[in-house]
Amino acid sequence: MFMRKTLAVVALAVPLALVACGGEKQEAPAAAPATTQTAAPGVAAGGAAAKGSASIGGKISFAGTAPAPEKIKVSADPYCQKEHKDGLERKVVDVKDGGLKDVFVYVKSGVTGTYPPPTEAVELDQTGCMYKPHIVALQVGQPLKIKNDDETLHNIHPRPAVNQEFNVGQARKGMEVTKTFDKKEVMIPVGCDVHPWMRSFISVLDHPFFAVTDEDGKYEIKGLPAGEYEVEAVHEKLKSQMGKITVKDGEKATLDLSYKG
Ligand SMILES: [Cu+2]
Repeated sequence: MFMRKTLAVVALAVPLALVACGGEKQEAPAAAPATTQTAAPGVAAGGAAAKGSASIGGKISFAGTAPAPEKIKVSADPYCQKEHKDGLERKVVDVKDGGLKDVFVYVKSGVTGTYPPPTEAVELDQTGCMYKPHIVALQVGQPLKIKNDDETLHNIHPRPAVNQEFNVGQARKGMEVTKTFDKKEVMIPVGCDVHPWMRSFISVLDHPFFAVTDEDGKYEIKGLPAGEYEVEAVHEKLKSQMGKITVKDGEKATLDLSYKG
């Protein structure tokens, strides 16, 4: 331990000494690789894959009759009751003009290269005794900022299959916590042990090619390199749908998928 410390001090002292002496033009070791490395085609310097110019988009539809919305009583918590005087209504299968909302659509296979996670956080808010958004998606290692916008106690309790489980309480409005996930996993269920109706799903991928359908069932996955891809649409209750598509550079390909009721 003592030896190691001594060595570290010596190592630090060398560059400092060089700076102190002025004139010497020696490159720091960390700066050297970036200038000499030749990137492979389609791969940016530093080993990260370059984003492409193709995109896949379309409509995820639901054929049939959607189940009636669930009625949820929130009277157990006076704060939630105040927010929702007539209780809550939850549409697990949320359909508008045949379009299915809150489907997680992602490229399941065909992606090559590595995509470092963005440094900006994805947010999961607890507001009005509900999670917002309902379907959360981010990359492995990307920060997830979880915050409480309610004047009541919530706890965030994801139950992953391969990632680390956690359970964090947030007693007051304004509380925040930031978490990351280190493995890819699709649709991790998240619940609040105080309010059993609260439900959210977090999906974690090792690339940025994913989207969540809007209220019309529309989605778009942008920035894909040209290639052949397998796309999966995942809904919290319905059986997943798969599609295959080939896209060229600069092209916007359409892939519609349909769920049966
Ligand atoms: Cu809660």
